[in-house]
Amino acid sequence: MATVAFVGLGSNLAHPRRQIAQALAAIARMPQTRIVALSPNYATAPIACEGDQPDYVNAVVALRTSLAPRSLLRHLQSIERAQGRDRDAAAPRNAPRTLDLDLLLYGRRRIRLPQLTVPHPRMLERAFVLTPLLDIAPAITIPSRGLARRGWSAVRDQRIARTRSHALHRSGLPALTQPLRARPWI
Ligand code: A4P
Ligand code: MG
Repeated sequence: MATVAFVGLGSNLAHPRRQIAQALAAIARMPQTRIVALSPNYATAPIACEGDQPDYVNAVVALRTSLAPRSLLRHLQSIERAQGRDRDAAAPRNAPRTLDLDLLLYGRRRIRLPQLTVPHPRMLERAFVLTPLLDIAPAITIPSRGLARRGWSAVRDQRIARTRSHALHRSGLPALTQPLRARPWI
């Protein structure tokens, strides 16, 4: 059965906007999966990062998928690898990256596996996730946490600015003609 999943995209290396658009095109090619909504791109200040880092470009995409959660994560990780994501064990935590794809939500499921925690445990602490998520799903609730929009005041001091670019412009994908149904994730 198909589920609506939300994926966070982030990049702050090697032409971030291009990375995000390329990732979106790769997500659109994943089996048993279709993109149902995409937020605008945001330029965001690095959060919880050591040292000086360039700003990030972040966005959130909603997918309707029949892939099981672990399979979806494997596909996302293979897209990260294909775009040169370097997981150097010696690199500091939250080092700059060409591409980070986080599985934020998978329907209403709560998942706790060694390699996968859903909802993403830090999603409500971050404007770079919350703002684009609320753009495409303003009434969404997070399992065990409640309405996502209630978390917004806690992140309001984080610097985030909507950019004029949208990943669709560069991805080569057709415009998303179907509007997101009122609450398709239920
Ligand atoms: N993993 C567990 N749960 C998940 C999930 N829901 N989605 C595991 C994706 N992966 C999940 O991830 C480490 C391990 O988490 C994986 O092996 C996977 O099995 P990673 O992507 O290799 O490492 P990471 O990205 O450094 O860690 P993480 O936990 O994803 O970091 P965060 O919390 O996503 O923070 N500031 C701005 N402005 N914009 C950003 O995009 N990103 C981060 C990364 C920090 N600061 C940022 C941004
Ligand atoms: Mg990650």
